Amino acid sequence: MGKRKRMLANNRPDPASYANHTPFRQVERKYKQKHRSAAELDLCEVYDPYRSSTSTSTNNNTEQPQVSPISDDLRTLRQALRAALGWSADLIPDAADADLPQAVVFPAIPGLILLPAALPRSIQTHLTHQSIATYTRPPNKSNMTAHWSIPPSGLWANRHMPDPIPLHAEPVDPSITPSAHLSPEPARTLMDRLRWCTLGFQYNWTTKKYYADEFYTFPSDLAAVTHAIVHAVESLACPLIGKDVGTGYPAAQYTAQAGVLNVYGPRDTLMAHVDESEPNMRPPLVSISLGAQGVFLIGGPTRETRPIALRVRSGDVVVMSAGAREAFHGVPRILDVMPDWMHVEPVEQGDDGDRRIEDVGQRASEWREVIEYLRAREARVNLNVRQVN
Ligand SMILES: O=C(O)CCC(=O)C(=O)O
Repeated sequence: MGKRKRMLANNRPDPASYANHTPFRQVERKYKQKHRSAAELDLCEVYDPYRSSTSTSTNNNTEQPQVSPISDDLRTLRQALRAALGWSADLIPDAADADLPQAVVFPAIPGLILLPAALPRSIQTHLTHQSIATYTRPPNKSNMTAHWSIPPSGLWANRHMPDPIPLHAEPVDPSITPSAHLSPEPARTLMDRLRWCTLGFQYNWTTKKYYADEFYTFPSDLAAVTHAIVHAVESLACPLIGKDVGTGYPAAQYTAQAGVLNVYGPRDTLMAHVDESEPNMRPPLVSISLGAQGVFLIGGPTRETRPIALRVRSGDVVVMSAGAREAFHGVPRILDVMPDWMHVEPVEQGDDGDRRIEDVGQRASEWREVIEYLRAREARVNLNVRQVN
């Protein structure tokens, strides 16, 4: 260890000094520790559906996560996704019984539902491509739009162009002070700085309100996928808890109206917050993970509730409804673990029968390029979808 590093280590706060932090903050710090690699972190308290022995038949501790038996709506989720995207069974094959997505519910946090591996690879690839290449195009706003004059075709379409993207001549958002340190940059450089983008109703991060008069068409494919998920979790039986643990929110009344596309690099985090800008908090919030794994924390209505930690992987979906919809949550850590299939070139057919990217269509090479973008940055993409009204 070099001198500077040693100094940093010596100045590191003593964990005992975290004692006056809220329980949420203490857990956040435990996973945040940027000086430790993911492999050095103690993840034994992170709920991982692939490591847990939790099952409805064997676990009778009602405080522990419970796996709900596969409901008919979960069983038919793949058909619903096919119908939603207009794709054939070739692209979204029926899952073998063993691979069917399950629903994990958390009695300590009513309304929180984790659907591990809910989305097949073909949909993960499609949504990853859409997120990076399409959803980020103007007029949707991103962390770049206040400063750079992003071309209408978007950054991704211009990634091979050598000409720098100019800064705005005049400020476009009076609430944002133009930075003197920014300069025109090629689209490729700006792609590295992509952190967020808003879909549908655009969001003002300063006032924490949606712009009532700024709505751009919500992506129909993402809306359709989200709708199929909301339908799948409307009703879920959980014998041990002895009640329906579904959201109870009628999918027929659900419309995806706003979304945040989050892009996390390995060192990026999202601090504890509650999504409460939506005047109608009854519809569930749907959160889709793509790319690198992450640690997701969720607690209660204040930071005084100690959160639980979930390991979220590409293709997992977290649904937040009822109490969970009003709970503090955040992402203190991205884990440098990408899905195996994102490493394989060309992407190979999975055991679960998911198709290769090559089979999915003519845009195969562009899709591979997007996967490569994600893989090279060990990035995680999160699509966070809400109904606003
Ligand atoms: O990245 C995630 O899993 C959560 C994102 C989130 O909480 C948000 O965008 O409000």
